[in-house]
Amino acid sequence: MAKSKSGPGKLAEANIGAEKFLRGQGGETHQIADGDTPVLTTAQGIPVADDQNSLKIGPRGPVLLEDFHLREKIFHFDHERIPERVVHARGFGAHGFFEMTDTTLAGLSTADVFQRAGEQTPAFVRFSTVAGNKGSPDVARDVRGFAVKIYTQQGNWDIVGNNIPVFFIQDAIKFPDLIHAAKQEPDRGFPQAQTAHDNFWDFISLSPEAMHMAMWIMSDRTLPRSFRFMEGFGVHTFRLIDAAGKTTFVKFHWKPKLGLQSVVWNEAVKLNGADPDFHRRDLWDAIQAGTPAEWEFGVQLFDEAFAESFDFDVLDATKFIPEELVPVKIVGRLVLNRVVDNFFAETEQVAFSTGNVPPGVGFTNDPLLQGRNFSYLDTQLKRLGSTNFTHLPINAPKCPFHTFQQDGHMAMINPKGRANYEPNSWGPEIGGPRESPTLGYKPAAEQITGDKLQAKGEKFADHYSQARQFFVSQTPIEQTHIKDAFVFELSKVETPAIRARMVSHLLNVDKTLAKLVADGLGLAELPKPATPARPVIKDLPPSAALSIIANGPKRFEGRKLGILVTDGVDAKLLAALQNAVEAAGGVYELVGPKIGGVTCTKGMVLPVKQKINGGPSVLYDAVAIIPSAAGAALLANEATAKDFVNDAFAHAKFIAYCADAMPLFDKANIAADMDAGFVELTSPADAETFIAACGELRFWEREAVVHAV
Ligand code: HDE
Repeated sequence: MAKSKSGPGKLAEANIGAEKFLRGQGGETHQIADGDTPVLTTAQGIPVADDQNSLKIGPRGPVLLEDFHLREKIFHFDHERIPERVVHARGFGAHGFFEMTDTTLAGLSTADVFQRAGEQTPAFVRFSTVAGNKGSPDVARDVRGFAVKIYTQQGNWDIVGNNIPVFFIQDAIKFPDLIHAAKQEPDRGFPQAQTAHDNFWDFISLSPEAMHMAMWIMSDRTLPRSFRFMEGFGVHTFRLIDAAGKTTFVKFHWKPKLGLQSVVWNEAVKLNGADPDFHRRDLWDAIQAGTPAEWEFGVQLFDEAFAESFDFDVLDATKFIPEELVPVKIVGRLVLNRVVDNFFAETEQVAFSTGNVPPGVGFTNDPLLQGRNFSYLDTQLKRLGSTNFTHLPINAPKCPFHTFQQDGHMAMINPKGRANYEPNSWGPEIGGPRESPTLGYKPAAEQITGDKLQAKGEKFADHYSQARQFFVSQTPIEQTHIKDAFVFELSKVETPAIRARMVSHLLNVDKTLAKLVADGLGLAELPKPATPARPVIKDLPPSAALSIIANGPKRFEGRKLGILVTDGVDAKLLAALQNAVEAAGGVYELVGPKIGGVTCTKGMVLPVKQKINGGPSVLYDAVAIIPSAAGAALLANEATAKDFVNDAFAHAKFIAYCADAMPLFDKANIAADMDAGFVELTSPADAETFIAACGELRFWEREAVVHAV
């Protein structure tokens, strides 16, 4: 075995040993090879002669317990799974770095990571859905986890956030109820990965504090096009602490470089069948193609005086602070540029905690945050099985660290020498580390007096004002999506009283919305509005930053074009499309009748990425349909080709076509001159016009045409 010097702070070397072990090489001295190929061994390093047949008495005889290789192999396999996360079970992670682009925070916080612009600090991010189990689809309507681990020189800093800046509940004591209600119902074990069921809406409709979040989850925010196109938020108010102990309140933001984008509901439903791994594949492909995913790191900074004057309590996680009131200052960036080597070792075993903060970053008394600080450590022990989960490479700090912790399951960092306590009198050589009042973590000093009681701050009782503000900040298209989502979800609720109870809350948010939802549900009469605990502030100004569509990037960068081709495809036209999409920073995939490829007009066989029944148009941001005349005649009799056109149309996508495609359009009942979302490619020069149009991402005007109820 490679010698790893143990002792506090020697994890880096221990990791190297572990890595070799994982690669099955067993260290330098014990490596056994047959020519260039390493020999398969047991976990104990015994070379294996036969990995196909277990040890028997005669070829047809009983299997012997003596077969230690069989016994070890099956034993290990039987124990491969660890408990999945109770929430955020389905996730996907990637490596990269965090970098300050600005030193604004250096004066406000002693955190080392804020002190220098341009320095790259390693980071790992895990995105997730919340309610779905580990094997559930990626594009479920759900909040996305956005958990960032930054391996700073002062230890690991975790910002364990979501893609929505507010949360359902105000106090951690309600979390188990919320999650029980959201996940599969306990008697039947379904539905999975969806909130469209009685228990969820029963709980929400009995929890007015959840109304603001209910608006966000019924919006397009819960249907991100991919992780690369969504924002992230630290949600809670945290503190920055300077050298004198002075604190500044802070909210953390991640803003995607490629802009925000979501898919539409019907598309999400189909995507989950066509590619349940749609989001993880997108991130994997983008990073592997050499196009890292990137976010700006922003902060909202404010003081006690602002907190006092704000209409809401900054300790209440069901509220956000509009950017118009406290601007988001961009001070850094986060880049994900390396996929994991091993999903289990990294993505599954990564352990985040809101409690992991470096000196210079502190907590507030947000009761949700305080509960979380307890919960995460507890959950790691359950999931990873040992207090030594920090010895796993993905969780270990990348800076020197020295503790007197010892033993426990799977201890891999075992101090040498006599000192395993302090104070001790063994002197600096063998006495080990010492506390440091100057370098060590100091919480923000805060004087607190009060009665011991179970209660909330007074402003926590405003449940509807910001829900309304969110709604009025949306474009009409997005407001319609919110209405449609409520109607869809509540239509899956079997108990009429729950549906009506939700409408009674919506009446406090926006009367028109409530009436439209009631109408969509076929509610015989409108219920009475729920009684608000505090008067609803109706004139909070709309916040432009809350709309996805209004903040679209107006470019096709990072997006994907699906090109439907057949034998005889016009080589020049295809090349023009490929060039135009690449020039815009996008990518494309060819979809064709057979995976073996198509022969173009130049006689070359072009490989296709998808056979038509495996490459529906939901996989693409825009489509180009450019078959030959004979190819279009063939596709006109193929149901999945008709779906390709129909879905692209129904999902308001930009559609390019050549004249030869007409028989397919006719069979799909689509008139190509129907609206300005269609672009005819009469010559290769039109390809650029089409890709420029695609910068709008969707031709939203079409939505009114495709939905009658
Ligand atoms: Fe979590 N949450 N949470 N949470 N959470 C977990 O920790 C918990 C909350 C969030 O990719 C668990 O390691 C409580 C808010 C993310 O590994 C668990 C409360 C926000 C992830 C847990 C909350 C989050 C988790 C499950 C109420 C957004 C995935 C497995 C007080 C700001 C991290 C685990 C990853 C995971 C507890 C509320 C975000 C059980 C008690 C609010 C992104 O410890």
